[in-house]
Amino acid sequence: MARMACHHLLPALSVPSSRHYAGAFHFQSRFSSSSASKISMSLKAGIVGLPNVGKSTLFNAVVENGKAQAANFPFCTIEPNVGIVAVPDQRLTVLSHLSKSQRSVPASIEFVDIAGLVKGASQGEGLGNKFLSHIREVDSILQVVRCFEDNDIVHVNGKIDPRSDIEVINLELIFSDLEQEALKHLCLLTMKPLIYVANVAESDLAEPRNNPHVREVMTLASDLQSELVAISAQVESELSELPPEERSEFLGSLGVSESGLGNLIRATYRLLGLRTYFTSGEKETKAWTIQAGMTAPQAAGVIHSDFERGFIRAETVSYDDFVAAGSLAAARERGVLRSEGKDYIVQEGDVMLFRFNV
Ligand SMILES: Nc1nc2c(ncn2[C@@H]2O[C@H](COP(=O)(O)OP(=O)(O)O)[C@@H](O)[C@H]2O)c(=O)[nH]1
Ligand SMILES: [Mg+2]
Repeated sequence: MARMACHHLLPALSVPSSRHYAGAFHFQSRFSSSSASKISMSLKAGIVGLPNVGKSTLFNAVVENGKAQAANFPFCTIEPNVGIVAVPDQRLTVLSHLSKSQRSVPASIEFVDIAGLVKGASQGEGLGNKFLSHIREVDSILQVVRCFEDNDIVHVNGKIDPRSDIEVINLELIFSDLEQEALKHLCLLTMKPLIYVANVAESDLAEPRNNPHVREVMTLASDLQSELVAISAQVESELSELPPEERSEFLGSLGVSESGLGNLIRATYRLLGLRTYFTSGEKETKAWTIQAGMTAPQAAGVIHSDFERGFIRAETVSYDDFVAAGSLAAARERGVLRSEGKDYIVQEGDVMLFRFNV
């Protein structure tokens, strides 16, 4: 079940419980729809934050890196501010290799760089409510908070102050919702799962906690029961310009083992309660995104609604057991390939083969 996030924005704001139900309804209707192929293709995260905090730098880098990771998959920038990125997952490569698959298809996530959220936007400042049309459509919000000092880059309020920045953004979201509530819409922004993205200098990447601004965001995020991810938009941007073989050395020199994209996506999956399962054969190995708690037929429905309607059973093996056995056939011989029925709750990393009849 989704963790609803009414209280994510301001700790002191008391929220009537009916808003929880409205939010739950919205979330459910989006993710349990039977045309669930939408799930793997339209998971959307919107990047918001004050001007000059690094939103576009992060967006561009993440989309570039995503492209580089999946050369043979149509990841792209759809519009200047919308891009689809492969979900990095080492397991996909391993399974694909074991199954001698012709291709491997990662799960994907769509990022939207949402500009225009400034102090007073809900009252018509800047681009006014222009940001709303984009932000209403996203499943989660990534709020970039500036934690890097750089006198050459103007801060809209003249100084680095994460607490005040976060309050400005969250208040604008709340004001927009108050207006929206009058219109009786169900998808309130304040119910969207929100992750704080602390944009830090590259020297802070290995130990973000050493930066007092990050500690402040951390405290705030935990008060608001949100997640925090520290990232350096600058480093992501530099990474996207390096040839792939030089990237890990560069990351190593900064004291980290992978780019920030993985952390961001994992936090999003955690916050949205999402899981990954795989299908793997000679034709292709593919990662599928489902909601935690989905049954085998519901998970099958993510591939095709016929799979859900005509579901008979699912040959299922855990990722670890598959890898230990080396193939589906070997897993069957070892007795670790289970035949699961319609009540089976799909587990993280399951490798599944659906039997169906329509
Ligand atoms: N020093 C430093 N500069 C950054 C960082 N991230 C972004 N910038 C710079 O800040 C400016 C504004 O960044 P941009 O991504 O356009 O901000 P946006 O308005 O939030 O989209 C640009 O000149 C970036 O190069 C960072 O992590 N460190
Ligand atoms: Mg921008």
